[in-house]
Amino acid sequence: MSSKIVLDSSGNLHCFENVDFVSVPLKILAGDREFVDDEKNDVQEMVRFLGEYKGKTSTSCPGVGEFLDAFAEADNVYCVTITSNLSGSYNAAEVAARTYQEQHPERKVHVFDSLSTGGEMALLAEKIAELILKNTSFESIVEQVKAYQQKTRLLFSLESLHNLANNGRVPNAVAAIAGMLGIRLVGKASEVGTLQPIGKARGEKKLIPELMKHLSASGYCGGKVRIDHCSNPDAAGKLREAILEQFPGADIRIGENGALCSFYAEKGGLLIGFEIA
Ligand code: X90
Repeated sequence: MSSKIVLDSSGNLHCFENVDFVSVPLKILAGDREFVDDEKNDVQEMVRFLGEYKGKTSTSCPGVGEFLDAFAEADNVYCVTITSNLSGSYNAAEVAARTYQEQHPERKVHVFDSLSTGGEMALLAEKIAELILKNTSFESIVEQVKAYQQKTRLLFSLESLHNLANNGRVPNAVAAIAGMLGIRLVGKASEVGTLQPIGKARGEKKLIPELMKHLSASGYCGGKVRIDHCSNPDAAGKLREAILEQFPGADIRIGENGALCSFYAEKGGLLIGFEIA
């Protein structure tokens, strides 16, 4: 029985140890230029280009065919997508899942709607991988991952919500808060997979205590943390130190946002996936 994990690229993962893994790219569009969110894309160069680009920019989710290609040949497929409330990725993956099973009735696919993105998707993928390596059955993996999803959360900090507002992913009133110079908007992925503002911090110094406050309020007690930043290793590192001070030995990983998350989280942005008790 072969097993495969398929994530769309908003999970910010390109490869995975010991388990068959595919990342299906979303795309960023700016006039004639298209940035494919895969490991060949230079995120820094994209951000520089978009910073100077005056035209309209947008994003697109993978199509059904791209998910089908990613599923190819695997007996058991576990697919995790960005929240269905902000993207068509989940729907495309669901249609691909039905088509795949019609073509190969003996194969199995489950698509998890992360109701989130970034590091929270990475945590779900890690859980799936751990269960695959223990030879857990398909049905049991699906049940256990659904239960685990109740115990994972996503916090974020954004310095600009310009691209989110321009693409209709947040109301303009929310974007205006972060439009103020030096203000970081802190928010979380809501239960229905939308952006929910929960606080703000003026300057980076105040950001770390603000994030710590919301981590605790969400129920963080020393579990895994997956931080992805947009050109902001400093804030990510300081957050890790603050968490370790309170929870020595916590399993914390820092990574960089890929193209899709960098486009929306923008410069300085942090996405923080974590486990609660
Ligand atoms: O289908 C598409 O074109 C992709 C649209 C994605 C829109 C939202 C991306 C958000 C990326 C921003 C902060 C975290 C928000 C979490 C909300 C659940 C990151």
